[in-house]
Amino acid sequence: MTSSSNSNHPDTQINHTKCGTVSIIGRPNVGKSTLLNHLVGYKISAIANKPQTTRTNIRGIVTELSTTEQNAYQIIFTDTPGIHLNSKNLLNRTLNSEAVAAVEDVDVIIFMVEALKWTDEDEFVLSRIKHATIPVILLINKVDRIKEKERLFEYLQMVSEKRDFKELIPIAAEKGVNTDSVINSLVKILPQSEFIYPEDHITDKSVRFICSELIREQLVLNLHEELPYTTAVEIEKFEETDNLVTIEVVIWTDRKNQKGIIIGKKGETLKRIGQGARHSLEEFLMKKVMLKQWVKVEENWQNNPRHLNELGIISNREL
Ligand SMILES: Nc1nc2c(ncn2[C@@H]2O[C@H](COP(=O)(O)OP(=O)(O)OP(=O)(O)O)[C@@H](O)[C@H]2O)c(=O)[nH]1
Ligand SMILES: [Mg+2]
Repeated sequence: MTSSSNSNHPDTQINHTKCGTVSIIGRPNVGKSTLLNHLVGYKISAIANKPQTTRTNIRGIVTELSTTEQNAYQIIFTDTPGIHLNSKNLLNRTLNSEAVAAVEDVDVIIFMVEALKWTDEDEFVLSRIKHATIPVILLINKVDRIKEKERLFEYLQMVSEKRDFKELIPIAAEKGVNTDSVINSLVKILPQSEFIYPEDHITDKSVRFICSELIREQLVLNLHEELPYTTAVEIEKFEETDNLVTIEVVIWTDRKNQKGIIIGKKGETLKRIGQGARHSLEEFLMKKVMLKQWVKVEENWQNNPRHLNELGIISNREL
């Protein structure tokens, strides 16, 4: 809540407003971005059933104003790239350092795993937060997939011995099962503080950036094998009128033969990507969207710091 709206009810609210930061970390594909989108209520982060979908930290802001039942709160979540054991190129290494940097200076860490699974990468994530002194909540996602529910109890027992977690919460992020418990637990822990963001903000990223992520999501969904990892999206033109948004994008790939695959026979693959992207963009922007796409080749862009910077994946200070 902003201080101006606090002034409506000075006695009841100023001292009770809570606000804090929470980073969501975990290995790739466990459902971090799905949770963020669900909590924020908008699709701002790309989701796909493939590892390393998220490439940069994205804040999602959940604000509740005070009611008779609850005091006002603002939770600033950071969705992070999956922490992984692959350090093949600069892009891979940057994803890990982004995620690890996100656990510095936050109030709470959410560590997400997939129900009934504990992999070497989960162990690696755990090792990254070994010295953290702030509360760590373990979210066990995708419980909807468990057929024999008693296996969840054994699993909870096993993971509870891994470290001193503040709480263990089984959830199904996709359908929003038990995500209310996550919010309730966080609100209890968060410090009393004024809101950091205006109450109607949902992310720290620009509309342009979210749009490029929604287009990239379609690349990840429509391309197979290694191809999604060798592509990137750059918005070259973004023009908005009262009822239309015109977006022109370049899809970067790192080899000539891949350009043909992205375009597909008679342009069919690119058309499918464009249709999916337009649907998500129109839902997010709540306006009609005209989308024009070009595919261009830049060899080895994943190792080019300048290119990673232009795509918003690494910041100037890291160059
Ligand atoms: N069955 C089931 N699937 C889920 C659930 N939550 C997420 N998924 C699926 O898991 C896959 C990965 O989800 P993401 O949210 O992209 O995972 P992520 O952890 O952000 O992945 P990275 O960005 O690669 O680190 C997607 O296909 C989601 O639809 C869930 O509660 N149940
Ligand atoms: Mg993600």
